[in-house]
Amino acid sequence: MTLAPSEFILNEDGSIYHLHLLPHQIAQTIITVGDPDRVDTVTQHFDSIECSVQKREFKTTTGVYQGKRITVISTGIGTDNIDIVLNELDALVNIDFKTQMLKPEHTALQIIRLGTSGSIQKDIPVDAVLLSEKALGFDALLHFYQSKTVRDQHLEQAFVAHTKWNPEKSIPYAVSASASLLNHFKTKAHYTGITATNVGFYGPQGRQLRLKTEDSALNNKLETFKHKGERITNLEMETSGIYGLSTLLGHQALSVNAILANRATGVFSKNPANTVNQMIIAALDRIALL
Ligand code: R1P
Repeated sequence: MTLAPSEFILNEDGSIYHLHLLPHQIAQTIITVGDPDRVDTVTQHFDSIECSVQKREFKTTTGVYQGKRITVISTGIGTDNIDIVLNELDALVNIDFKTQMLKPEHTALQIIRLGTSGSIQKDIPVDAVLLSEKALGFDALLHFYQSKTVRDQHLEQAFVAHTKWNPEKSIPYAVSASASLLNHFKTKAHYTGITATNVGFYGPQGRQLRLKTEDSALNNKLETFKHKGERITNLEMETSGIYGLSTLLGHQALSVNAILANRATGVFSKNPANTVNQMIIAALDRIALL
């Protein structure tokens, strides 16, 4: 079945609507970052650059690092942008741009988020690097897709009961990292845990500047939640969407977090740029071996 031009939208040059990319411009190994400026921070380490394209907050550079072809793309902030980035990256490999039909053969991408995050556990210090084994999404993104089969509904129910979750907020959804990517990246130096993804930086992550939050005990409830030996470790704004959509679309995903803040102790990193750069260099060396 041919996809209608209103659903699968291409620009005049044949590129995909928001990312402005053509199928040959992306690698099968993708690094996502939030900040468009962080794309160059990653690709400065590359041996060669093949192409670089920017539209809105979506800056994409493809090149080679130690013989491995890699695409680095900025997503901006939030899972609403992740919906666009994941669906358009998938279209670039799994939809035929000439016939506008789904390709009979599926291509799987490896998607690695190199992001920043805040710890909610006292024992996970600033400047640590944390791999998200699971994500708990407080955004509603995955509820707009048929997603029940890929979610850990026991974890969701335990979390709702523990927090006495207000039903006016969307029900949190629990999704997982790619086990093989997690195993490939994990070292003794890494922290691991459940990452909570939220729809905002201030109230949704328990920050009160001038506005009171709906549940002032939320971060404490996150800190004390335990389920089958797992705990929530950190807060950020993209991982649940990346894990949920990657799983549904048949891609592998892993979220790597540079911990810049510790919300439980009130500490912020003294050298965040260095922490992010060290995370990037270590991750590139593992990605080269994929
Ligand atoms: C908020 O400041 C942003 O930083 C974190 C959050 O997920 C959110 O996108 O990640 P990035 O540094 O990767 O953007």
